[in-house]
Amino acid sequence: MNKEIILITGASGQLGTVLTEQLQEKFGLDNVIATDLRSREQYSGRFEILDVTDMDALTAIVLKNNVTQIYHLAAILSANGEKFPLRTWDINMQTFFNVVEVSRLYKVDKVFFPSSIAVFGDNIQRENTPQTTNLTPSTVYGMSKVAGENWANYYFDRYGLDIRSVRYPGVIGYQSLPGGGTTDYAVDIFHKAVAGENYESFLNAGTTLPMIYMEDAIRATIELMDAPKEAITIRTSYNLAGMSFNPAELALEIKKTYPAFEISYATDFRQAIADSWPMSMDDSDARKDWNWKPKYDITSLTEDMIKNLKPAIQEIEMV
Ligand code: AKB
Repeated sequence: MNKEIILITGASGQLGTVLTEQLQEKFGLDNVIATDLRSREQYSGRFEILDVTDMDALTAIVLKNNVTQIYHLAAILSANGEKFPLRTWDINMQTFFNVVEVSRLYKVDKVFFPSSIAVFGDNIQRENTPQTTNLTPSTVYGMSKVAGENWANYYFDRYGLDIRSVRYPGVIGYQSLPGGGTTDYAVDIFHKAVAGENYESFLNAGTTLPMIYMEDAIRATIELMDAPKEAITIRTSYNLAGMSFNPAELALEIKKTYPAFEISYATDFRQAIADSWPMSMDDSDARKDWNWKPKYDITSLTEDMIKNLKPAIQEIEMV
């Protein structure tokens, strides 16, 4: 078997931070090249500053290191993307095209492209949203993900590029902070609760969305990439589910540990985005094709978030 050399774009982001560490463990510290526009604090392993819109810079890294797999995480998310729609489209699509083109031209073996629940919009069944349904997203981020899914399918059909994808729900983890998404409240709320503060939610009490714990999200990514090529029947992107809950339900879970914790509501433009998304997802294709099964529910997620965030906050308080 050839040695795998992994390149990660957007490695300093919420998912990238944790995925980089997991891939370093799996493939070895020297075989993983993390890249981003900004560097990470306390970084261990190989890191290069890379603007993925720069095709020459991306090509140079791929060729110099004989990269065999790319995890392309760099993107502008749903809420931030609405501030600069055309720029978001340009950046999300240009980085995508650079990654698939460099992979096609220089024979990268496998590519991972994250899609999102943001691909859904009008005229969908909101509960247990099926794999195949109307895709009319309400955000530019969602539009770029639908386009990416279709281009991924095209690159597989036309060029045989082994590109794989999941539609991530909102990802919740203690290790890193999300940047500019609509599901960010579900991470922010824990930081407030553990610091002994209340939380003002930008989504209303009953906004139920699909969510996934970081550990499950990373495991899904690695299991999908490890699956035999023949098992992958969906080359756009797989629906992926962890759990579903709304801000009021999450606050109730947090109150089990912090009874004085209170949530209040002041919605903004992100409410309309969330309202256009599914409440829960049918991920039966992922379960069937590569044995996907989430481990965490709202109770175990809450316990783990608090257990891990508490020492970090206490450390900050002592400094
Ligand atoms: C966002 O809220 O934009 C992301 C996502 C669901 O893709 N977390």
